Amino acid sequence: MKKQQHRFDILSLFPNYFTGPFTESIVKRAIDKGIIEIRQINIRDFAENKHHRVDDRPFGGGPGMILMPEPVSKAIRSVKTENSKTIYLSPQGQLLTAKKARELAAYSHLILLCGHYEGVDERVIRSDVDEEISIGDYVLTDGCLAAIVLLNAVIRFIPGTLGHEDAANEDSFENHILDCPHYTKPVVFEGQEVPEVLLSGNHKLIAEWRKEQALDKTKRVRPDLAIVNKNQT
Ligand code: 58G
Repeated sequence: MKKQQHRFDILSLFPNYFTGPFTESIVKRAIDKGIIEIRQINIRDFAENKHHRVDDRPFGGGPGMILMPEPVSKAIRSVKTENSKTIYLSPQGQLLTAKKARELAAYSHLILLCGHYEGVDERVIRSDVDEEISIGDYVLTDGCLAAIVLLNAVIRFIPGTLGHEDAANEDSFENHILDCPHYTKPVVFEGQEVPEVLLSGNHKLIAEWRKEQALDKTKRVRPDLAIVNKNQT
């Protein structure tokens, strides 16, 4: 049986950065199962100048260094096909959401460009990048961490990566609502008891309780999400 494979090409200056996050747990299992393939591309390998230089100072002045367009562009074009979607991780991008992660899971080939220093030359974004995505309103020292987060969020929506097929659908945010609290053994932990309803065996009551807990929590911590929920209470 041949499964449809999803390929991720990660372009960065630190291919080893990803060893931990991609060799453990669910990402590792997805690779082992042959559901996804992750390839590391070192942007420096595409620097054709003498010292394999990939950065230079910004025109117009200012602090820091900018990734030069040639090596970045060549790196992208070395892996791009008709089915590729090229994403640049940057604080200037559109915010990553569960909806966006699900949408990206439909692509068989994602190219993730990780910036370093003060970012990449804008012309690469114009010529070779399809979408600029941000994982949140903060700046990181390099885009590698953002790529790890995006890949992880995306693969949860690829069939077969999670043990239980519907798990991604039931989790937080898919329905603009936070997850309900969860409990496991023991029934009493340091004097705190598991809510009685969860031990009742009454599935209808349990479902109602979870919904109510999730809505309460959402209204308290994320009233911005709760607005969307007004009509489904
Ligand atoms: C300003 C600073 C612009 C993604 C750095 C561009 C990447 C945050 C995110 C950069 C990132 C995010 C260089 C380092 C992109 C480049 C990279 N920081 N919020 N940093 O998703």
